[in-house]
Amino acid sequence: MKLVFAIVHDDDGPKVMAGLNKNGFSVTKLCSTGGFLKAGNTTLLVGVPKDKVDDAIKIIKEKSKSRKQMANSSLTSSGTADMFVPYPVEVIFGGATIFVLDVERFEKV
Ligand code: 2BA
Repeated sequence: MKLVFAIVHDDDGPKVMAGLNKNGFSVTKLCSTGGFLKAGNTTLLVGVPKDKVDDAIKIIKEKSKSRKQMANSSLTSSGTADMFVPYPVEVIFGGATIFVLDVERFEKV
């Protein structure tokens, strides 16, 4: 058993969940916030048999898009706090950031 964590854009969350459910995967959705953009994103937890991990990742990949977003940089131009000058930077969000973890034990009681 493996636990797949997938961090996706909020706009892709419903499509990714629907795709996973349609293919027999159970999903838990967590509302999360990205540390860099400080904006909401969606974290999906999917418990899957080891031999189905690639199938789940394929669906996540198909249903999540990569997007350009603007973020306000919190870096300072001189390295000192009193010289802080926010400026917009473009970042590419996703498609999806995926972690696959071993599950030591899984039970439904
Ligand atoms: P955020 O932290 O809000 O990051 C959004 C996007 O900003 C990232 O997209 C990346 O393109 C850019 N970014 C993040 N940190 C940066 C930095 N220190 N300098 C420059 N650009 C930076 P993704 O890489 O696709 O990540 C999307 C979301 O997935 C992230 O949202 C975060 O919530 C999560 N994530 C990504 N990598 C992670 C990791 N190694 N550990 C935990 N969460 C991660």
